[in-house]
Amino acid sequence: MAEIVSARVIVTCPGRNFVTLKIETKDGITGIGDATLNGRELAVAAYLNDHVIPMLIGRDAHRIEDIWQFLYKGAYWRRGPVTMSAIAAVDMALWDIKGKVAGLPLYQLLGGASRDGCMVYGHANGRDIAETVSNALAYQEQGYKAIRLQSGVPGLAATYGVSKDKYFYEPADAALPTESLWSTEKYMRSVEPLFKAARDALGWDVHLLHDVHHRCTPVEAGRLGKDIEPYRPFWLEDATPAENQAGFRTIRQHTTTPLAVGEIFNSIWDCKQLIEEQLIDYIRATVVHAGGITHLRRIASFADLYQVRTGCHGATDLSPVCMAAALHFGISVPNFGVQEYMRHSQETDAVFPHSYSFKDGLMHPGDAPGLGVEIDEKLAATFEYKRAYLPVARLEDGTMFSW
Ligand code: KDG
Ligand code: MG
Repeated sequence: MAEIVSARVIVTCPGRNFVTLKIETKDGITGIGDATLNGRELAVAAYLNDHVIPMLIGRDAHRIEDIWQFLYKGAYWRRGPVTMSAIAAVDMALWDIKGKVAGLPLYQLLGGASRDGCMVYGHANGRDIAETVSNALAYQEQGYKAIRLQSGVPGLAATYGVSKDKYFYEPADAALPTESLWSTEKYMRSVEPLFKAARDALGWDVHLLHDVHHRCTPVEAGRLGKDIEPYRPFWLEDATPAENQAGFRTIRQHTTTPLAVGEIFNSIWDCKQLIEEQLIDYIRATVVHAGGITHLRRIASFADLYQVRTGCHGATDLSPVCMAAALHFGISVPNFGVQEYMRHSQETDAVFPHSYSFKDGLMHPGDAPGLGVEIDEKLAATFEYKRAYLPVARLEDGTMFSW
């Protein structure tokens, strides 16, 4: 028995907000888990503090599955981003403790390495196609085997997903949401030329990805997928909102461009139909927002039955704790596809010292026991929480549009 004697929530803002849960056992072993939900951070912190932590004290940290089931089935109010991020944080921290007790990196407890490393994709952004392609070339030179392309749309003042900074991309940029204008017609015309220019400059030995950020209808997404088919994209991401999973049938009828979805999913139920009907090729659910390693492994096993591979979300609003967990998961899971990798800022890396590393386009979780990531609490305390929201979008006539 590894009795849980304390659990604390640590909120810090080394350039952006992160919520971390730290659990300690009677023997003084600690484990940490990421609980960050971009723009709604304090809701998860309160859920943990007020409703989860009191139930953890006195339990056996080794009973990871039982604690997961207790928190999920026992709540009555199941699923949802706040609940599932809180459960995920507990789950990650418990796996961290188990690894430390065993003296093994977590991936060894998950069946060992299935590959040498996890292929990651970097983000090439630019105000226009030329700038995006030039940034993509820089990624290729650094050894990346997969690159996401996002470019400013001619005629639109700002485009979500296009960073102002070359290396860091931080979309939650204001204390209240900024509003930008969106035109699907203008956007649709801009994607094919971007892919053409990228293939001309980068060649064919690199994977190219693109994120639609839920901005198309299914039939528009079908057209977009068809437009870029000649350039053999690795995937088209979040082509349409996925609340209506059957909507993806329409996209499938029109294009063979592979589809990725799921960064905002919280449970296996959000992707059940998408996977069962083979309407997607990559599932992007993540450790922090989809119930932790325990639940993500269940999603991946189910996806494997249908040849759907993993492609976990890995934006900067997921902390290095989640990144470490994703890499232990990714290196061990049989149906790994790709892992998103947006580098964290130096301040964030200093608050979360970690053993994972990047080389030749692949990342490895490292061989430190457990997750291989810690939190420097003293340093974390020097960065106070700062409310920050993602922008919102309206159509050019003022109609509120998808995020
Ligand atoms: O919190 C939202 C971001 O994580 C998201 O906009 C990033 O779409 C994203 C991606 O694919 O990384
Ligand atoms: Mg995305």
